[in-house]
Amino acid sequence: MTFLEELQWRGLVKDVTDMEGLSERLNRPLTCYCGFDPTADSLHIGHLQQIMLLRRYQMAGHRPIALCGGATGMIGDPRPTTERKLLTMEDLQHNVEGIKKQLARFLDFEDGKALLLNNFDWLGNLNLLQFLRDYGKHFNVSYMIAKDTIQKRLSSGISFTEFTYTILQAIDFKTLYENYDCELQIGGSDQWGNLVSGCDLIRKMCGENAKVYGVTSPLITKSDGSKFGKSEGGNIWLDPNKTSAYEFYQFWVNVADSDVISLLKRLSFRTPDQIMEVEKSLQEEPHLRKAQKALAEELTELVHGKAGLESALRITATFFGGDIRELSFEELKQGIANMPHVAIENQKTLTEVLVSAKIASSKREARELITHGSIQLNGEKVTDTEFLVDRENAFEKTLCIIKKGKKNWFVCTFE
Ligand code: 485
Repeated sequence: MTFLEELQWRGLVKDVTDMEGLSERLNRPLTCYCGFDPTADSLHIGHLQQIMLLRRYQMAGHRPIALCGGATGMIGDPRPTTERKLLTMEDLQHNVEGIKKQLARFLDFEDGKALLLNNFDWLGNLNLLQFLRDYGKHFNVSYMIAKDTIQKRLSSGISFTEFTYTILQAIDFKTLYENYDCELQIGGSDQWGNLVSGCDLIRKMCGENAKVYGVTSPLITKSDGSKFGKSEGGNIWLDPNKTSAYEFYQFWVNVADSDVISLLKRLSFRTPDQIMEVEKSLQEEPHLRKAQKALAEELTELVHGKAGLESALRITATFFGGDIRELSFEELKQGIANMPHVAIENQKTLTEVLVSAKIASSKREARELITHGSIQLNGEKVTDTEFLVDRENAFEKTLCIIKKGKKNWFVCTFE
């Protein structure tokens, strides 16, 4: 399998501007890029596929450029739905720093083997008349309006600001082509129009001999049609302060059997043979969830490091049958983040707490649960219905964790 054939096998190729040309060109090392706009201060798992792709190109001997859209982020790539709100300069600055730091972790930048650039460095000083004369002339409005994303916005409205976005991204590609020999741009399938804009602009401004390519990959979708990459709490972020290593691990370990192999192909660095072996296990012994564990372990280690993965595994083991008292407070907090939280008064009896936290529907039910041994408080079974729940014996004097039965967890904080 050639590199490109492997990308196809992995489901990472949707459209290519010139398949034959690219497949020939990839026989020698090239420079490729993908852009990321600083819409938030962290990337999320929706970005992971392109990040991993840049890394695949690097592992195959090519030179990747991760481009942070310090300038394009000031404008906003039109969404199919509605106009974006402009971010303030402070927010943008903060976001650029956040995502640059993250991007730097996924590629090997030693000896210029990869580059991290910010398009504000060339777009920031572009003046209006120069923009209109040098670049605007190459863009035909009827042609721009025909593009998918713009079409979708015509009835609801689109500002001139967002309408021009594609020109900025095209200037990026041309700048990278001229200054860094970048011949390939990659992106998700929603980026197709922008990739083509760039290729066209380069052809028009740099001559027919300028050969550049664009490749999109399919956006990740779930087999049940729901949106990929969101948990109940929103996006799954790469920043450990927004999505803990444990929550990140849990997200992947819980993906459906029908999705897991395609995710492994796209996101993991396991070889095709290794993936086919995992697939066999999924068919023969699905209850072991080996495929999900393989995916979750690889990605958690990649994003959160070895320590992050170990901690996620320890928390997982503890909340699924171990003793929560063995966790550090930090780990405990990760484990309970998505459990129902209730505020209780200090020094209530356990019976009262169960009722006020709606763990039991009446005092009678609460007493029954307790005397039957179905209630654990802070990792210890309590059978005394009058047991006083006290700040003094709470974790860090701030929270109590109640388990009802085998797997119903509740967190109590004090009012
Ligand atoms: O020169 C460029 C400047 C900016 C961009 C690309 C090239 C960013 C691009 N317009 C964009 O909006 N990308 C999205 C983002 O930044 O969140 C997403 C895409 C997705 C995938 C991902 O970035 O929607 O398909 O490409 C990496």
